[in-house]
Amino acid sequence: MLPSSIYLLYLFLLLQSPPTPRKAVVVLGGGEATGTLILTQAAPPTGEVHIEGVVSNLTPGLHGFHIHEKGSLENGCISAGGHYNPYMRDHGSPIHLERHVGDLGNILADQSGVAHVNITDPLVTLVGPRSVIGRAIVVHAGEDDLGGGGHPSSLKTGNAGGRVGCGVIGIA
Ligand SMILES: *[C@@H]1O[C@H](CO)[C@@H](O)[C@H](O)[C@H]1NC(C)=O
Ligand SMILES: [Cu+2]
Ligand SMILES: [Zn+2]
Repeated sequence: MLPSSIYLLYLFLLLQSPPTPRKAVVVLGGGEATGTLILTQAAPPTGEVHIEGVVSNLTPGLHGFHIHEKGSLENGCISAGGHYNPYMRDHGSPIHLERHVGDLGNILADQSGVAHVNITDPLVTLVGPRSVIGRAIVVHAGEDDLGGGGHPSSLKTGNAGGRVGCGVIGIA
């Protein structure tokens, strides 16, 4: 076979093979909130990411839930930096286009302080140059206003208050 036909055969096989699902795990340990979250991307690189798990030790009610830029948590959750924002947008709701990639909205803790997380997001990815692996998930003390609160920090952070939990997104 000519080298070019070998190349074409290789390309053909590459395009035929189904995408390998990608999985990541987060153990929240950098604050008082605890829990484990599993991130799954069934059809990378563009398929949506499913985030599932349980977060405990929260106050009842809504808590901002984001992917922050850095996974180096040497000084606790504050070291995670700002919201992961590779497209330089304003902070917003996960259902809008004007949002940070890291804007995953709120999770709801029940009366015993437990939140069941079940989020499917179209922007987050676990592969390629904008993979969130190595970054951090942060849970906030208060509710994320999704950019609409009219507070000076609404369009930056959703005014969600302090950071009560965080963990690095790692390859599972
Ligand atoms: C998560 O949400 C999806 C879609 O809303 C639903 O079909 C699924 O049953 C939920 N999973 C759990 C464990 O609640
Ligand atoms: Cu945050
Ligand atoms: Zn944000």
